[in-house]
Amino acid sequence: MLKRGLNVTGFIRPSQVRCFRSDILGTDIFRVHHKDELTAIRAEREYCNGGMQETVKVAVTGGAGAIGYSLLFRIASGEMFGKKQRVQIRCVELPFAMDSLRGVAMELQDCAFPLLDGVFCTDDAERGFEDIDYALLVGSKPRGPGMERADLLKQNGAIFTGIGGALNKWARKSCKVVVVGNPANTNCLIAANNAPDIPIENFTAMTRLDHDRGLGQLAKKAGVNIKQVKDFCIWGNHSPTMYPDISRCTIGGQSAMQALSTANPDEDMQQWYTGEFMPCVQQRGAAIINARGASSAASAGNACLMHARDWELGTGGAVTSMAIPSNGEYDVTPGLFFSYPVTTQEGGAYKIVQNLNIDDFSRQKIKLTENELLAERDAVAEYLPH
Ligand code: NAX
Repeated sequence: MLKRGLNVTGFIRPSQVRCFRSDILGTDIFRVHHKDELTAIRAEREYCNGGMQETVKVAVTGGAGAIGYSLLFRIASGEMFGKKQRVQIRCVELPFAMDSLRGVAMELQDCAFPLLDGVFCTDDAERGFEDIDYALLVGSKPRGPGMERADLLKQNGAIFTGIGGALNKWARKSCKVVVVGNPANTNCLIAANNAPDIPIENFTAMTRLDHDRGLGQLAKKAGVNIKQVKDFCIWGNHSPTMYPDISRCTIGGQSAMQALSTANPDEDMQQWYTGEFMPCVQQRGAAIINARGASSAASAGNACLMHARDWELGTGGAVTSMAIPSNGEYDVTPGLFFSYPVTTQEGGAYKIVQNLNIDDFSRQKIKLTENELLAERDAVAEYLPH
């Protein structure tokens, strides 16, 4: 019988990669079993545990980075999956960042989170993804000075090809994936394409930060609480071509445009929408870097948390935005990872909001961002085997 804390001999795979686990009481055993063996072990453990809820295993790439530093503590505190769900964190980093990651793991330990079932850190994606339920893919190659966008796409293409392959081999087939690292939609396309055994619907890219930025701006301009703003959404790519759409949005039960005009009687709200609001949401990341001299890591970490939380626990009918694989909905090319208005249900189902009336302005904006994603897809064609 396998007990927590015991090591099972015979399964250890020799490796030169650097890995360590935290010393938190209850830390899961350091396991390097093969996937088939894990299935049997899990079945045995579930039987022995008498049906007790299993620990959710969450892999986070780029855990030593700025977003990772804001995200990991909130996962460990129970904010992602609820206060009754134990979690184990598996951090995957580049070799040079392992010392820094060790410091983060020490801090996680020092928080004594009761729901945290261990922290495992590694610079080997295969080990990091072993048997995981969730992959939050935050780490990616940043755009360096003078680097062309095409080079950025290609360098990340190689990285996310490897990540997709490792997920396919080691993660659970039911694993859910959230890509945060930019260019997020196309990185997600590449990872999904290289993980044919995991359903494509389990891959998503994050546009939740853009969504929440839009909500924040609308609530501020209308002078209302954020809860009053409903049915706002982001279409398309997480890039300046994204389309923040208020055409069906309501604020306090009125159409957004009406509510905004009432709150700002001396301003042309259509002009504000296209001339200020849209560019503000599209370029908010750059504005924050200019203001604080560092990227918007806390709000991005929060958005990642909320994306996964809503996916798992449901939005209760509320509309949110997620980049998901298109099946041609709203005339978007099938196969692209495209941000849509979605609702989610507890347990991990999401649904694109159907039968929306798309006006000419929206159609034009949706096409623009779709064209950018098509160009990105073509630029990384060599990384799309399936
Ligand atoms: P940081 O540079 O602070 O951290 C990135 C971390 O990822 C580093 O520690 C690095 O060592 C690690 N890393 C890089 N490649 C890796 C790989 N192949 N495997 C494992 N780890 C790897 O960046 P941070 O501010 O945390 O941002 C992370 C990513 O999020 C960036 O790509 C950024 O552009 C993207 N963002 C995406 C957003 C979205 O809405 N989708 C918004 C926020 C953010 O801009």
